[in-house]
Amino acid sequence: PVEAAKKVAGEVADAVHDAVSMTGPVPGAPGSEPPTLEEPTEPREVPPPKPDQQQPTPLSPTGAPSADPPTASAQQGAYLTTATGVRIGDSDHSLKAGPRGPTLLSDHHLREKIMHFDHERIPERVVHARGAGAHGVFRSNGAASKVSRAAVFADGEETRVFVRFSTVLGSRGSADTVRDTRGFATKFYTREGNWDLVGNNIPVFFIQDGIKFPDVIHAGKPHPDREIPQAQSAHDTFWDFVSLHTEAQHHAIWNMSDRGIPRSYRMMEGFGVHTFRLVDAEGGTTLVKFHWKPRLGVHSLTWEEAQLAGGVDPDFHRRDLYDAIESGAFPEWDLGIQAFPDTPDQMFEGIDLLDATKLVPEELAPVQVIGTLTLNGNPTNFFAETEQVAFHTGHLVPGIDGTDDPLLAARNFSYLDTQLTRLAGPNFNQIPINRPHAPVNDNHRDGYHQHAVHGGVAPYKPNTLDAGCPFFAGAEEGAFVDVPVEVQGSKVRENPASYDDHFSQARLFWKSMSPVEQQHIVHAYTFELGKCYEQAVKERQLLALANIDAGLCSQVARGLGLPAPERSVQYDEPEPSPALSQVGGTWPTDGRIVGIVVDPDGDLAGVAEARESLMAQGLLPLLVAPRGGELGEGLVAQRTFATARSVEFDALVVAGAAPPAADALPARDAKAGDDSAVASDPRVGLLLTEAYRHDKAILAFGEGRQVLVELGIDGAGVTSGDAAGDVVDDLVTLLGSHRVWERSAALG
Ligand code: HDE
Repeated sequence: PVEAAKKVAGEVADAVHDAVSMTGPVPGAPGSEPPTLEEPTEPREVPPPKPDQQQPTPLSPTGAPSADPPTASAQQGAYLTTATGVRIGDSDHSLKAGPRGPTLLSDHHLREKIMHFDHERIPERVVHARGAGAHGVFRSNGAASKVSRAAVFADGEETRVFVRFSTVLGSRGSADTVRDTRGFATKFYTREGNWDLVGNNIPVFFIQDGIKFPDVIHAGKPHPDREIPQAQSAHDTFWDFVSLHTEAQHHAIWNMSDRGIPRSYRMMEGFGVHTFRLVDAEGGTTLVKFHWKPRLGVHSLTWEEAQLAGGVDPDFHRRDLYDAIESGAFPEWDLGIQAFPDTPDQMFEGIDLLDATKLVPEELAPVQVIGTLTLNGNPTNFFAETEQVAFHTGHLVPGIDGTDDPLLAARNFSYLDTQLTRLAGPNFNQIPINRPHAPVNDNHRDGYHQHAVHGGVAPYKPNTLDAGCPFFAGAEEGAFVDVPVEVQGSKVRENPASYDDHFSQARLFWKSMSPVEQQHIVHAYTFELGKCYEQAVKERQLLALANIDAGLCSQVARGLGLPAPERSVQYDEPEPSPALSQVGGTWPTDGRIVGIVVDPDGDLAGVAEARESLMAQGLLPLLVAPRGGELGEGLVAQRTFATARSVEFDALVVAGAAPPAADALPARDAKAGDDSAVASDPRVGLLLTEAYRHDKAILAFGEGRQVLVELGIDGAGVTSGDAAGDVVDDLVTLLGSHRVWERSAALG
């Protein structure tokens, strides 16, 4: 009977996984019901629950499936009800003694409605408070199945995922485009339980030992007295800490580089940061580092764009992710591993694999692709999914294990602990977005927000009263088996000697950057230290920069008006890692946004042609016109001169605008909303000159060329032609390298 019950349990596991994880469209994916514009007057059936709103088929204590159907957790029936299901006929007026009389305490609906509203907010995450999430699927190519027995890596296996991207320092309502590290956390709902890969877009971390985490975060968060500045590191406490605690210098230089201001979540790399241990079917082990490689390449904003976007569209990254998925331009990443032999010293080419302030250059250990992630569904409800998702580095599955990285150990404690406050109790894994797509039979009982109605009388082991259920699985039944790693040593509060090298990889990073990227780093340090008030902090950080690179240090020192100190720390000269530079490659341009500046009295047929051919190439053209509404030729303005700002566009096309009349008004006198003044409208001038300054491709055709002449916009990355067809291919080529890098090189 025990064997039979185990067999049933195995079949149930497969059935639950198939039913819960693989069927039905991904929530929000194209093909789902379009939203209705008006509230219907007739009651109608609510849509069936989405897969994530369904509970896995409940299991009885014996492991057999229960007959109960999965229940929707919300929105049953067509009528508004109280929380206890009583239908309501009026939700707009409280119960009063006469229309002008006092409100009555007996109005339960009023009290319940306000009580619930009063408690709608939960504490934001202590770090990574601001985020955006998406549903997707991970398809394994089987390459990792040689080194890991995890089902998620089996050849052709498809696993549903939820990903949450985030900034680190800002609060929930802060802006997206601040200079900061970005979180890249992925929950894989595998058939063997949930696996969370909780990574960042920067492959190294500020600290080597998790006990320092409160220190670095207290230093980076706003000053405790004034609660400023929000969501940024440009202040004294941050630079005070990193200049004293120099192991943070490597992460800090990544933050000061273009990696700190990504163009889009879709164009960020992701890194597991720590070294993990994969375990194969025979128990053999391999050390690995995980990398997410965006199919669209790694791209960034310019600093000025980031600042502008923070004002004109603080939701820039959130909107970009949502819109891309909504429009069907599904973002994709390859998941790759760098694999290292699991040697007793856990070193590779002199690099300590347990030191999270170090990366392993891809030139020494190539990234091998093991599968692809596609994000193809927006959340149905931000709070239920993006806010309530709870990641944890300890959520591992058989075949994927951790290492003794002391940073990882602290995380394994922290991620459980933090949910107790944030999600108010130990049952957060019962929240729909956190539920595994594998059967759960865990013997945990009761606690706040318990949603399960557990049967049986014996939630303990061993027992006879529930016939010994649930059973222990052996390795053959898919149990997680701890790797029997040998451990020895005395109890000490010490780091290994290899952790003392704080500068060689910061220098490696600096040396791997192109001249344009190095310029951006110089500007970023100069800006951030320029925002500090304490002279001693600036001077101490310059000492750290001197240990990274004399040129970097002297340029920043000049900007601060301070002397450049001498290098004080000696180390072996590192080789650069060309893979770290974002400049020089060419990338797919799918989903890139092109603004077409339209004159409603100009060549609309040409505009229609340009739009069609851009869409045919997978780009997203948006028409920018002096006013909203219909423009003619079936074209509709998607942005107006009042709502458009250059940061939104990756490139601009000036289409067939009528040339300014000989007696055109000077630009400053042009009136907003004057249809006839496209060429001389100051907002068009601003749009184009900003785009030019941000090294974006600018094209014109037909009479639109005259606008560029008027503005003196010319040179690298600026092309024009008689007709739309002449310029579209040029645009795609220019966008392939993300920006017109020669232009910024020429500007210096
Ligand atoms: Fe986190 N981190 N972290 N972290 N972290 C949290 O967990 C923590 C670290 C990362 O979208 C918290 O649920 C400690 C490294 C991401 O929900 C908290 C240490 C990396 C997210 C926590 C680290 C990360 C978090 C806050 C040092 C990259 C957002 C809310 C030992 C590899 C996940 C929560 C999401 C969130 C603790 C260091 C990534 C407090 C103690 C290194 C992407 O538990």
